[in-house]
Amino acid sequence: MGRLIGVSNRTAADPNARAGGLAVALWDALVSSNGTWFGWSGRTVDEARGIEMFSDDGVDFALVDLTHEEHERFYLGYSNRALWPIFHYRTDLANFDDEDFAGYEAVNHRFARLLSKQLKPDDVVWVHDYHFCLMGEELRQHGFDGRIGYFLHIPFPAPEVFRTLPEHTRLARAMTAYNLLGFQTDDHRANFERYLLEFAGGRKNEDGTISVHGRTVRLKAYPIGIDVDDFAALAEKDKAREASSRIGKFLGGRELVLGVDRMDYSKGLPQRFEAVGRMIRDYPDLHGKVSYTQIAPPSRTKVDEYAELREQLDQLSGSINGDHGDLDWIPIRYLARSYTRDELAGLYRIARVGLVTPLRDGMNLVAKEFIAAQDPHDPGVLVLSHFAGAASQMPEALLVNPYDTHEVADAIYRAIHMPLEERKERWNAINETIREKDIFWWRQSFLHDLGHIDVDSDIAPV
Ligand code: ADQ
Repeated sequence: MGRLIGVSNRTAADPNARAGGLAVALWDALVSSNGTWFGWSGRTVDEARGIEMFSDDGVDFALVDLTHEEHERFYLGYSNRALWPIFHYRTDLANFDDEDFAGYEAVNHRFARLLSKQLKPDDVVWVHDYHFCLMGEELRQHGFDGRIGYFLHIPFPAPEVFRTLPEHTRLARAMTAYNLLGFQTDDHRANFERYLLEFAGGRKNEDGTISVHGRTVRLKAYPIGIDVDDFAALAEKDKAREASSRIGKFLGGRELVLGVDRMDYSKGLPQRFEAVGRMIRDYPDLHGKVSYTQIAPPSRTKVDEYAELREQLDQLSGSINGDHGDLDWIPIRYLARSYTRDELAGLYRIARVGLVTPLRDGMNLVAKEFIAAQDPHDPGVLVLSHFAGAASQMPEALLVNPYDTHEVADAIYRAIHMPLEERKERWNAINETIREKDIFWWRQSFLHDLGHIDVDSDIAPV
């Protein structure tokens, strides 16, 4: 296999971003193939410039600035006001704007032009996520015939929902320029397959590939994982213990129910707060005995819906605490800031219940980190939404419908009272799964499959 070229909107050029999932996954593969990580520099500028190249710790970075206009149209606009809500089934929150789509096309086009100048014929390109649906087709148009894979980190919705996007035909057609498309779950894969077969004139071949628009594409699920050993070790470090002990002082012997999420409407935070409110009403024996702590740093604050969510959470937690709190107890503690990975690991470890209840989520790595950080002799219990991709790998979690506040309240209650033996059994089963399908398995299986595709037979001229 030739060089690996990773393409993603944000890269790990910032040393602070190197502990995250994608950085961990791509790093050694890039180092060992002398590869390059291509993406946005994170800067917005007045006028577009070329690529900035540099090496750091054995990885080459090729970064491109966005102009203010591109950032508004491509990133805030089409990516986060149209694709993100639609792919998370929030047709009510989507904003369709022709100029946003034009900006999205223009950035995919400009980035592909810049990247194509760097490519050699035997390079293997791995494009990530919804910002770059059009990248594969653009690279083909710039004459690159090599292997291009794509991994979608967020859900691919049911065709009925995908088709609400005015540009669905164009997007799906462009996505068929990739040789291999990876999804988080088999449901997401099946959604895209159904779209291609029912709405794009595709045909399924005996070997499982799909012929469409004169090309052959492969669709497969590769559930993303974490570096389990690394995360388990973090939970034992001084920084983690310090965080455990700080929150331990606050808890004063109460059980910790913990949520950790980016502040995003897909994560189901208002519904989760409501469920905790219900639990307190339905189970008076828990009064003063549990503390629900939610960590949720604001994200994408320039998109209106995100700012509104913040207000809604402030209001909801205030009213639940006002109604049910007491002189020495508040039921909901909500911290709108981020913590380091070590600190999070320490918090996960002493939580009795991990609450991961997104309304939709591609995978959800918090669920996996929570499991990895537990003490095997006294593990906590994961309450997990059916609608997180992670649920397809974790039947042993307490699976809930995040919209059903009764069900979530009952599951938290059950988790708090679960006997040690049952907790261990459930934890062992999930831990085994996440160890087997960890971040390295994810990368290797995707790149193995991509590397074994006979590209010459795949692509009819675009
Ligand atoms: P995200 O929507 O960002 O990612 P998720 O997978 O849960 O969702 O989290 C990513 C990382 O952010 C985790 O490592 C977590 O520890 C960290 N994080 C979350 N809240 C934090 C906080 N309060 N402070 C500090 N760190 C925090 C997208 C998709 C997911 C998919 C991932 C990876 O939406 O479904 O799992 O990509 O493919």
